[in-house]
Amino acid sequence: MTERLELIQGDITRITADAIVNAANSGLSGGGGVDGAIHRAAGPELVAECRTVGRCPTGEARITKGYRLPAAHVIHAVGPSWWGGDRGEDELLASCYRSTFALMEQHGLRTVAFPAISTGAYGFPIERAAPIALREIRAALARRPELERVTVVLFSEQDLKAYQRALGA
Ligand code: AR6
Repeated sequence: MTERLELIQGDITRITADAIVNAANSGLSGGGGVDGAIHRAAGPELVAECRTVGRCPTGEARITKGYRLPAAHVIHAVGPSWWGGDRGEDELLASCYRSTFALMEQHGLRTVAFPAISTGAYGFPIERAAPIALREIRAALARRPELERVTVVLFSEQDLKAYQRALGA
């Protein structure tokens, strides 16, 4: 199973996959961080499609096409803002990953790349987010043999190391 899970450092907008995941906000209206990078790389058609999709509650995800991205689709997952850890943040973060895999199943997608959802502007500590993300990814890989590859794309070396530690733990 482990060879179907890959951790890399890089820019998610450069990844070729059936889908890349966007760390979006509920308005699906674009923003900074990875959201801004994905919208810039995908082109204006992406925001136009997002407008037709409407809002997405925290912990859920919505799918659009990838337009000018090398990835065929974008799955927009809305992670929780960090409020100290006692406001359901862990479960909402886990729910983003589960919602993404549910959409992949519905659409017959086999390869996906995730960023470290919620760990930038939303302030979720990466040391706490990484084990949650990896637990949900491993559960999906175990349940779904049709999943070919799950890549986690970490923007910084520090974030990659945090994920590597969590993977080894
Ligand atoms: N490729 C991979 N990872 C990236 C990239 C990239 N090109 N750019 C940034 N990251 P963030 P959030 C990393 O803030 O915390 C937006 O404004 C980044 O270093 O993008 O879920 C949305 O519209 C960090 O590790 O997402 C929302 O309002 C991770 O991606 C809000 O920010 C997530 O950081 C969402 O905040």
